[in-house]
Amino acid sequence: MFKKILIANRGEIALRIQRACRELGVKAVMVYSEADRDAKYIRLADESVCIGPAPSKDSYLNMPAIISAAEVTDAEAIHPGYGFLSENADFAERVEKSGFKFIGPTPDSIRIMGDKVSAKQTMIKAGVPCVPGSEGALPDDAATIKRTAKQVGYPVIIKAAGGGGGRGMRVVHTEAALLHAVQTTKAEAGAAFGNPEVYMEKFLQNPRHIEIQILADQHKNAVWLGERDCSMQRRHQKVIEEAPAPGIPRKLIEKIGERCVAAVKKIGYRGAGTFEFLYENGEFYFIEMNTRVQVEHPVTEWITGIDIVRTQIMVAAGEKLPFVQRDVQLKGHAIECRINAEDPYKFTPSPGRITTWHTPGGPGVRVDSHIYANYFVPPNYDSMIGKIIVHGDTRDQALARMRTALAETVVEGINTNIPLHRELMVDAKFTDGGTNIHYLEEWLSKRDR
Ligand code: MV4
Repeated sequence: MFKKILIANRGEIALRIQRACRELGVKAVMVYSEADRDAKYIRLADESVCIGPAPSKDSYLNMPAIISAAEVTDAEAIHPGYGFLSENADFAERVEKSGFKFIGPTPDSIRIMGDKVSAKQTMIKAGVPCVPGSEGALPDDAATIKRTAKQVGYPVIIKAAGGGGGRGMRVVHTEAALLHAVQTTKAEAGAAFGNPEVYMEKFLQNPRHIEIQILADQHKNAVWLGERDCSMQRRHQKVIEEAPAPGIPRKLIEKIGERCVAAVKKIGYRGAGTFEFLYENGEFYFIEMNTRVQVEHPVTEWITGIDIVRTQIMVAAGEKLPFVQRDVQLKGHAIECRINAEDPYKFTPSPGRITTWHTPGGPGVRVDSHIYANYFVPPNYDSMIGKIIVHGDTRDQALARMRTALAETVVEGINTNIPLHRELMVDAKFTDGGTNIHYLEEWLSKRDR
């Protein structure tokens, strides 16, 4: 095992990784920007290094500063968390070329999954079901583009190879609008991602967003840890996640999970990863793979009893997975509410000083947050300030526990989205289970009127 790890992130995930290090007896070096200087998790760290001013590009995205911090502190490995440099293949490569272990997949794996065309081709070859569409990137030839769309059937969606997470996409309903949409998406993709390649898919109108968590070591072992339903989202920002996904036949999910494990083994993937699927009319369609630990990993940790962050560190150190697939037994139901510093219905960010921070507790309640009373939420970063996660034997018990947890929570000094969560936890369609990716935006637009 490593003696010392550098944590190249901030906020709740930096604290989450620090806790995993403590448990493993690994020293943690925290890096921080000037805006995060006073954070308690910095004071709690074995060592900490300032890597630059508040703007992310000068600090948490500053590769030389982070690598220098690892050099001066003699860290052996770097954990990138999520966001920032976590899915940057060039960063992973520079980390390894500088003699450190990158706690994540190889630069090659990150690169393949970062290019959504090569990710999809890889998954097709590995037997993972994908959305019907173009074979690879669209050519320039107008007749071929039109023929492909006709075969796929309208509506279609044009997606940038360099996009992902909702960036660089355009829905097309008619042949009349097709070529212009392809040209515009290409131009935007070239400017935004430095790669003008686009591909085409059948546009699914009312899917759910279901994802499969996997873990793999460097000795050809891999497991899947069940699924998460992340359909409750607004503008590609997830708001609530839960596991298992309500109402989907276990046999169907097991088939998909096994396909994901086979794919991971085939491509020699290592570390934690997430396969994102759209689920519609009883079918799963792969869309993207995330090569990092995700915000919502706690719901999976709770239904499986497996510590994903700890396992990421163990496999990066070369250890074997300490469990096999039959050890992975799903138990009960977990729900996560993301707590954001924002107006609960207008979603404008609400940075500033938190005067009261009273967190919930009791059986089946977990709070992952770096916040405390008198903490100043800086305006420079993502508005998420923590997560409330609950577990119950059943979904109904988890819902009841979340209602109680949200009722107990008091945050003063800034606005948060807790009132939104309180409403959603008693919303009949949500409590029934199985709402799709459009539900929250439709619910919000009705609530306005
Ligand atoms: C789609 C789709 C419908 N059909 N692809 C958006 C984020 C990116 N990961 C993929 N996205 C979508 N791809 C096809 N063929 C609808 C979306 C989509 C979406 C997906 C997951 C979660 C939220 C979403 C919100 C809007 C659109």
